Amino acid sequence: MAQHITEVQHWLQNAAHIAMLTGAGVSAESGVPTFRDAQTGYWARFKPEDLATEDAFRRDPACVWDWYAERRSNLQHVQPNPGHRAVADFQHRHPGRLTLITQNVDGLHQRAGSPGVLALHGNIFEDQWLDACALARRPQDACHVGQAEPGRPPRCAQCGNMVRPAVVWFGEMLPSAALAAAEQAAARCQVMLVVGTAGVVYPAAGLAHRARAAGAQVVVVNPEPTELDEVADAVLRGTSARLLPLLLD
Ligand code: BV8
Repeated sequence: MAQHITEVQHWLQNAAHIAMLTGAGVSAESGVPTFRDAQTGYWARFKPEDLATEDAFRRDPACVWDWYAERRSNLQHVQPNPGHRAVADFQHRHPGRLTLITQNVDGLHQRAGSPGVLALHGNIFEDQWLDACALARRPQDACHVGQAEPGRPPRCAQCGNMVRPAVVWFGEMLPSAALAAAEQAAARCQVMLVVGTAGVVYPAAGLAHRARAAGAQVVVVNPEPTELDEVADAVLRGTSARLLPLLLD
């Protein structure tokens, strides 16, 4: 693989524009469970459609709210890892050359100092209304929202509207501005790094296909096989915390 690493380093040094798509794997070495990890992954205990959907929240708000509360609590105790920091440091050394697109909602890229993160699936630490509230555009603008309690999503005291996490659930549209910027980055990059993602969830995973179709070299960084290996010009079998500092010098 050393030859592959040297080759990819060369591609990156010659790339005017780099796009990077990250998934849960880049936070694994910070101690954040991935979705598909058979032992500890979130999906090991639940299925995506059972929790990360609006229907699931309307059907059982307590269960879904508690799942996000647990994840938010776990994230209080973790730090960005060398992979997150390598990306942020590269972005600061080479302003505008690397566009970071993430599927993660954990905020660790932002905490590592990455600028302009395109967070396709939102941010787990932010809230939004489940339905529009006549009194305030966002829960944080409302002075009349009850406290979050285990098993009880906060509600507007006036209209009873429930608060939900400001993440993109399955079946929901992605934020149009972030997705458009991500698609533009994929179309204009010379190299796309696809790091720490199984490449299963769309339209995020489609960005690798888009980059490839536009003539970019696609590089997958992952210790395991992924759905995107087949569109990759190079597959680096390793972890992001070890490989990203080598690639983004
Ligand atoms: C939508 C937020 C329009 C919530 C998440 C085609 C086109 C469009 C849509 C679809 C389509 N086909 C199917 C769909 C529907 C669906 C979808 O993709 N379903 C999948 C399951 C087939 N997509 C949607 O619903 C999207 N919306 O398209 O709207 C629309 C509307 C209606 C009908 C049709 C279209 C919305 C998707 C967003 C869902 N929200 N997150 C929350 O977090 O709770 S998804 C969530 O799961 C994550 O954000 C992430 O995207 C995904 C998990 O994937 P990964 O990040 O890859 O993580 P995973 O655990 O799977 O893998 C970890 C990887 O890391 C592994 O490969 C592992 O080997 C690796 N790894 C482990 N350790 C390390 C490592 N790598 C490096 N270093 C390590 N140390």
